[in-house]
Amino acid sequence: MTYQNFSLKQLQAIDAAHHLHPFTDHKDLRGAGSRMITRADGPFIYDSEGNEILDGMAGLWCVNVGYGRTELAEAAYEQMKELPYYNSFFRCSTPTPVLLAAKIAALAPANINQLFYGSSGSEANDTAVRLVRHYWALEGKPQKNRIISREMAYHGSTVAGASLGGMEGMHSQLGGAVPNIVHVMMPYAYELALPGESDHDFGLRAAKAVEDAILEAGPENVAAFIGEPIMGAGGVKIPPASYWPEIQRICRKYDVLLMLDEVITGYGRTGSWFAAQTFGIEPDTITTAKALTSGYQPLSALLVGDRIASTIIEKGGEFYHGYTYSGHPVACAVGLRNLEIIEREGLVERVKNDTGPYFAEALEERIADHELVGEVRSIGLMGAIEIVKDKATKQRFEPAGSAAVVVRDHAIANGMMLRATGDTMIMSPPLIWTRDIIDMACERIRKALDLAKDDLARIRT
Ligand code: PXG
Repeated sequence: MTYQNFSLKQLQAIDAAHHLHPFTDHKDLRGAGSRMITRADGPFIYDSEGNEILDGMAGLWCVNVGYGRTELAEAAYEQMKELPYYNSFFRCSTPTPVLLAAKIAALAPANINQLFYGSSGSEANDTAVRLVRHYWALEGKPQKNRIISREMAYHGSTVAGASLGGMEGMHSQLGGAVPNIVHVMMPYAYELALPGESDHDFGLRAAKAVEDAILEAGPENVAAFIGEPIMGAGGVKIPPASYWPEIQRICRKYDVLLMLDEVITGYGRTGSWFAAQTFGIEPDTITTAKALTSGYQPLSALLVGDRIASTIIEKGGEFYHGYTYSGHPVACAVGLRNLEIIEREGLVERVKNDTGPYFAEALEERIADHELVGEVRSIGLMGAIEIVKDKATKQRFEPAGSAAVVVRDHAIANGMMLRATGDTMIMSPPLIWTRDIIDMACERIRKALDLAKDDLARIRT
């Protein structure tokens, strides 16, 4: 049986009858019916009605090598034929996770040489929480277990992931978060910088919020600080250049571990293999997933720095933690081939030296001056457009978040997949985007902004 035997209406009815979607108002979706994406190729996705849409989000921040990569399908096929599954428990290993671990260690910052596999970013963050707290316990400091995170952070949807994250809506549905996690201000200059405050000074002030939280708890009680190098789902919030070096300095001063969540930024997005390298910092853990396989298979890797790894290995005994699919041979085969593609095609260098700067320039020259746009910002191939009612005062449309949805809907109708988060449009395209595709994206976004402007003007009057 293939889906082609079903009409869109039939598929939507079955979807509504049986399928609870993630991050979805279920009743609302049942009214609207879901868009069926049925195939994809290169930078484009196609829906069941034959519409071609340029994917400005690389799926969900993950399809870095673009769609239609036959060699990834072949890597999975070959591995499935030879060994579809075996576990890494009980003194066993399979070859592909071993080789992939070595590959990642070679690409990662110098202090990182070990990793722990899972199937999702959320799982990797659960592992990270357990690992850093266990580390301090092994070091004879079990009380040093508070973790500092940030408001609006996104670290996943499991209980630990949602607790680490700073999304209020998610906390309100947790029925009890993982204890001893606190959230401080995010480094979001567009809304939080004071009048006249320079980016540099704002970055230092946002970092100081972390220092204040450490001092409030007492450094002897703080295990770690966790942050996305660039907040992704929270709205592509790019911190000022002063922020991360200052965070590193503060963490070192108080002997607090630095955990980076690079589930979005890992494997090339910012023009380096890891954003840690873009920002020149040396974290103790790096959470990675998504682009590790370009989304072709579910796979995550928590990269573990030498300091934690040596304690866990030397003093830890058995670490009571692991997933059935930790080091899945098929996912790892795809991961290996995916990293080979990124290397072979020079995608990281291309983002750094060519498409990243071109993307920034294109947003600045062709989008920033639009009446609805308060700010554009980007780093590598990750960008944001702030939607405002009034550029000068940064006043937003009411109700909050409504205007960005209007822009998004016009964008999709005009063949451009974008995400709206709050009043911010966000983009995270495949790293295969060329200058021509960036031009095409800007044209479509500009058109969506024009159409949204007309709609919003009507609503206003
Ligand atoms: N950390 C970060 C920084 C993420 O962006 C996760 C952890 C969790 O990964 P998994 O694989 O468990 O989903 C993510 C995931 C959005 C959106 O709306 C973003 C994510 C997931 C779902 C939706 O932008 N990021």
